[in-house]
Amino acid sequence: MSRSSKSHDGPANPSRRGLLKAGIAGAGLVAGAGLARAAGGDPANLPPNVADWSRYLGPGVDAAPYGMPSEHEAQVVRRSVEWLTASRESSINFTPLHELDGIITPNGLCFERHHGGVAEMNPTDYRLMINGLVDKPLIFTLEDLKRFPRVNRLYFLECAANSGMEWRGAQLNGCQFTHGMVHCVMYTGVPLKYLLEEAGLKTNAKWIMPEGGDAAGMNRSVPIEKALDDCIVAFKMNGEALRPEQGYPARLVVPGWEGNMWVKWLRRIEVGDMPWHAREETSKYTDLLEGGKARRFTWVMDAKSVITSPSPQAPILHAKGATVLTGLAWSGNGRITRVDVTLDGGKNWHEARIDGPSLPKALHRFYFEFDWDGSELLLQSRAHDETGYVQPTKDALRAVRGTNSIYHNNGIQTWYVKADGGVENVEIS
Ligand SMILES: Nc1nc2c(c(=O)[nH]1)N[C@H]1C(S)=C(S)[C@@H](COP(=O)(O)O)O[C@H]1N2
Ligand SMILES: [Mo]
Repeated sequence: MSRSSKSHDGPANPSRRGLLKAGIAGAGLVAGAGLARAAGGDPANLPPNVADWSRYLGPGVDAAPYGMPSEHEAQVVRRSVEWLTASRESSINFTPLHELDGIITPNGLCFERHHGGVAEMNPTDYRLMINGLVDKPLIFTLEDLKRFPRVNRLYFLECAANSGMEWRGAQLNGCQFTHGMVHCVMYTGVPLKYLLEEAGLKTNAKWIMPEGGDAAGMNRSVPIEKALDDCIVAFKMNGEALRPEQGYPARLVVPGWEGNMWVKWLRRIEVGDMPWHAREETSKYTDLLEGGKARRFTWVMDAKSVITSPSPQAPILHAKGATVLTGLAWSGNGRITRVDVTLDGGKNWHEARIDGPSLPKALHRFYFEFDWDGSELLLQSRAHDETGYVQPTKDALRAVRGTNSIYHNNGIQTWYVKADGGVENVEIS
């Protein structure tokens, strides 16, 4: 079987396993050049010695009533970019995508975007009001919400500003910063439809305006079709209560649509016959085109992907040979059907292997296993979704949208892998 990366297309052949094993064992013994390094370790803990942790009893149960990650994973944290915003209260931090695998974002690592800091709500005083064009205005307690039939759905949330700093060219060195305004968790909550039906929609009900109970009082206009389709008032994420940062005790879930509409600390939903033209859909979250016109109500997050490893924060640290490339793909229009990857800046494309659940409007995990020959690489990934849409290059996006945009940058990302395994953010297309 050929070991050339160019001919290796599609799922790894199981017969490759023996070779992989030999390759990995070999890589551990041979210290490569530059960044590539030997396995290391304290000889006292290595075979044939009895390791330290095998000699003594460890901490018992309840040492940590709420479990935390290993102390050796301390670098796996959300990070912010100091110069990006003037205050901490209206700011953003980023999911450490390069450290994660699979498709679920752990609750403590979901990026945060607040316009007025975290509202410190208590569940007893929580109320959700529905008013406007309804037969009977209602006020629900959290317990009321929990008496409606509930659903479990896995969705990504992407801020429309994700990759916004990259619109004019490569800027931030790491997929955490270029693509980390996305997370994907399983929500438990009540379909919004049930709550609106309980209040009774008037025939001229065409829009809703969810409003947050935070100091920013964030609000957006959402068309009634979307509200009745797949929106959820969620109170759990990944099985446990929403984190305060994510809108505890309840937030709106607006699958596939820009994160700004997923109102946190949800306190009111007004029903109307026209959009409200709120701050967040006029001065913000619109896309200024070349001629001075702005695109508005650009709700859907189009198909996008990024290679999370290798990437600037996840350089290749082993010698040449067996290498796992992995990344994420998602689409606000449904499922991802295919992801292509290139190692040579687009000259040759290979179909990546999607592994794990393929759910609509959720993250998809892809892999491409190849033998790195130690030469420089230009890595890119390109997502296809079930509508037939293909992720565009950044040049193709700019041809249509100009250079003034911030939001909705789903262009193809390039990582430059150097011969020493280090990786840099570059732009070639
Ligand atoms: N009430 C309220 N809801 C809000 C916001 C906010 O500042 N206040 N920020 C919005 C924006 S711009 C985004 S991208 C998402 C971020 O959700 P997260 O903090 O759970 O990642 O929440 C949205 N909902
Ligand atoms: Mo956002």
